Amino acid sequence: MADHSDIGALLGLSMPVDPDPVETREWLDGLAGVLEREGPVRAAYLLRRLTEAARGLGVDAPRALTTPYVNTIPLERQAQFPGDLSLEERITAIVRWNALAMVVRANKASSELGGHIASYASAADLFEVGFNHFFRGRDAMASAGVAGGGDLVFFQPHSAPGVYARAFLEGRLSEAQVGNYRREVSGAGAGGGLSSYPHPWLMPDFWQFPTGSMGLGPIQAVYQARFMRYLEHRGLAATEGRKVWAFVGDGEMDEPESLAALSLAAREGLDNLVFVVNCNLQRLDGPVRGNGSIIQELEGLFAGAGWNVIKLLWGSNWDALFARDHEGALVRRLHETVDGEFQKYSATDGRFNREHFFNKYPELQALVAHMSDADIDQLRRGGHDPVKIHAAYHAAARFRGTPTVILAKTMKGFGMGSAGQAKMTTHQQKKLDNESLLSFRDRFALPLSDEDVLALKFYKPAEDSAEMKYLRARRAALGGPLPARHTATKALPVPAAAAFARFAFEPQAARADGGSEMSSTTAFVRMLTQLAKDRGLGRHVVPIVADEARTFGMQTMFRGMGIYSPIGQRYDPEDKDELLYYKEAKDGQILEEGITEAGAMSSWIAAATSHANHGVSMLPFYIYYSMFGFQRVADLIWAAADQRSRGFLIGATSGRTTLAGEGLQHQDGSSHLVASTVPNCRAYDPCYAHEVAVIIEEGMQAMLERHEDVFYYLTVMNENYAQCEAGPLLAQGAREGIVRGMYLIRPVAETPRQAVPGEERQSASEADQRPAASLKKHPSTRPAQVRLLGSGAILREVLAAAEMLESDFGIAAEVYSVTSYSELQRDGMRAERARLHAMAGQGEAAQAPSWVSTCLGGARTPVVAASDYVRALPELIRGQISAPYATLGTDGFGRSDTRAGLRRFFEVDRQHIVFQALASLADAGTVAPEAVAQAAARYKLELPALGPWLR
Ligand SMILES: Cc1ncc(C[n+]2csc(CCOP(=O)(O)OP(=O)(O)O)c2C)c(N)n1
Repeated sequence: MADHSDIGALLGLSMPVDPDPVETREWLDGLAGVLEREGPVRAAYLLRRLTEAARGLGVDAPRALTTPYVNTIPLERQAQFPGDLSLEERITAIVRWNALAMVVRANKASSELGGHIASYASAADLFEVGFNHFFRGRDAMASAGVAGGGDLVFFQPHSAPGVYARAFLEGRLSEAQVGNYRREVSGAGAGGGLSSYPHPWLMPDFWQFPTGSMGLGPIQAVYQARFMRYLEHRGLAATEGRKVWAFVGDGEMDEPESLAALSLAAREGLDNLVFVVNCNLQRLDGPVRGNGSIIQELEGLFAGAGWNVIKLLWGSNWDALFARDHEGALVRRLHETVDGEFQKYSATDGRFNREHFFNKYPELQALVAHMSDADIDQLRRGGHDPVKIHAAYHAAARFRGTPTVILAKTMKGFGMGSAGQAKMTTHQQKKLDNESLLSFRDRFALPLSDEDVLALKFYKPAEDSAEMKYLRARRAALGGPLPARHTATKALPVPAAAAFARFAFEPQAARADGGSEMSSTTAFVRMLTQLAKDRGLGRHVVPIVADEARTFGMQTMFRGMGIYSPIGQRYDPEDKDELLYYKEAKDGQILEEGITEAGAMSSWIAAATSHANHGVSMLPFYIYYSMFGFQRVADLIWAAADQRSRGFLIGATSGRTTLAGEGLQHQDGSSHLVASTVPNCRAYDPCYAHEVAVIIEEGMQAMLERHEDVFYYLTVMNENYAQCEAGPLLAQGAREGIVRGMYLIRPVAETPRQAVPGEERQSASEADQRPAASLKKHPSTRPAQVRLLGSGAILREVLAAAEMLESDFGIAAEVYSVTSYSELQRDGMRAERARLHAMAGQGEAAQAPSWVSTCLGGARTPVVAASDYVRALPELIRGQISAPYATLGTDGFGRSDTRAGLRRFFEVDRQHIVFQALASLADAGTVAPEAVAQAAARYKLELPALGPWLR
């Protein structure tokens, strides 16, 4: 069996035992000599040559991605701490207390409320040094004429109580508010409650970035930093000098999204980005890497990705120990200690640490012989020493060329004593007994009486106290409070659909392209190209793709708009001779993200929140395979919704039967259903170019002119077909219907066609009780016997089915294009609420009926809906339809075949729609039951006992 005893050394996580310390010393002295005489560049060069030579000689030289387990910044290169240390420590202690009191009070009120103490206890010093010296508020660059020039800070979500506690001291949150932590509903009457984690939706003037879902903060931070560069390079905003700070948990670094964009950040030289990984060595259940070292592992990962790594491990009171550790025994001991042991040393006292850590080697025993157990207990980790933290931040803020990560070693539950510090269960701890509360007070020397402590009184020093003056002065010097969310108030005028999509409204015959067939994707790309050319709006358009531009026919945009690259184009592209070559440029407009939907989505969020983070509204369009959106990156979409993103998501190659050959993993039948669950997402499944144009026009007006915090999801298809004549429809008021979710696209033909035997006619009085004003303009006086609803790709099947019902069965059918079931459902909920409001006697209800009932009225005429999505989508409006209602959809797994083959398989083709219409009419007694079987035979329909959704 292989010997794994030194596996840590092999991985660079720990140091092997030194067999010849004297020889080692000679080599090290040689290196020190070079460093002293010739400087670090020469020393680094020699080391590189040595490593290369060693490899050439067959020595398995280590890849030097990790460094010793000590602070990266040596004492002699440490920046001077500019603040008043003891005042800052007093302020931190107060913030710590208020944060703790907030959580414990909430849990006294109800143990249901939850909350965390230990995470902030570990992060407090890291945050406070940032607040006092680094995080720049909105007015930081006002003197340079730059508005909204603050830093963007992503806070670890479970540390929110600490951020609230500071805002309380700053006077930004009231005592009532902090007293209502996690009581957003019941606290509403008492000045408002505070949300559990950072949620801009719930606290829109406060939080900027939702981080509650682990991993989404880090990836978004990278793309925010990148988008700041984009704005600068495209001349849209001055972002030079601003920083993105992302506080991340060491456990959180396990999330794939946390790591996903590290190489992009280094590749693009994002030195405006600083990650601070709070390495308290614990996550929720236990240690992050009990048997190894998370800090060494992360160092290797970040260094390998090209980041500047700063390890912030030991506090100032370790300096003297390292200085006297001539033989390297201390460093060796640190390397052989795994994180599970470090956790134990944090949870135990000085005496235990002496016995188990230092007494292991005589050199170490001697090293601390002069220290008492209490002194050993006081040895601080780097992430709890403001001086060392400041030095690390100072170095990070000035580093040029690549992003920086600070790996800060902290203790989970720092200061919670035997009740919580580094306990395995500390993450979940929400309560402290009286004794623990009193010892917390003593530990941090808080000026609170026993009574105040036991009553969990919030503490705020007098306004003219030294602490409060200092706190305010620091924030004033740094440009104001933070976090704070401000939105741009200037409307961005948008062009009318007639301007950016003229082709979609022209009569077919008059169109330059002769009215030829076109897919809705092509129509969309033409509109996007026009929008980008618009004089006012054009610069604000941000097209985003994840390596699918050619799939959607967008390569035509490469040359004209350029693909953003911070270093331009350093190569002659292979297709340079072609008109539409692959052009990269520093001021390129297109964000080509490569194969990362999570990255592209984060990029979209950065652009879609630009109005709140940079004071400039942008209009991002992220175009992707619809299956890889709500299915693949739904949690990022949820985070986008939380932070009030404004922009368009375009689910292309959409639908389960329309993408045809691509098969099961690519065919999307559910995104619209998921989209309907995102409250501020307006989702549309249009079929024709004029519908796409109207929705984009409406969306731009809503987001950029009316400042509504909504975003739009549109699906478009790559199936070519003739576009319909939009003019007459729009003249009859179709625009409103397109936006609200449905409109009459095909009235009943004026003259009846031949009927089949067995047909029974419905009486006009029975059929036509529609109150809709728009339908009164209906050119036909014949009542519909059946109503068909169609959307997106399947609308054309529905239109064909209406023709067949007429010609083959003499049934009068009218067709509605349903552009959005989710909007119809919401409108139905609105109308229902108005009714209940009035019924409860709580006011006059606005009597506006739902749009569905406006269109369909109370008629008993059967309705059949067919969709390229699961049946649950058209089912969303069942409650609003009083007539018999049948739905057809594409439930089940997709598969490869032709469009016609798939539509037949999923039973959403025209023949199945006719069949269902006849079945509904037979149920209603309008046609003879034989007609249904006749139709099945005529169209050769098989209806196996097992539906397609089970196959
Ligand atoms: C995506 C996701 N999964 C799980 C959780 C639940 N969760 C909350 S905190 C936490 C542990 C966090 O550990 P770490 O990142 O090390 O932060 P610490 O609190 O220790 O500073 C977990 C698993 C979550 N918030 N998000």
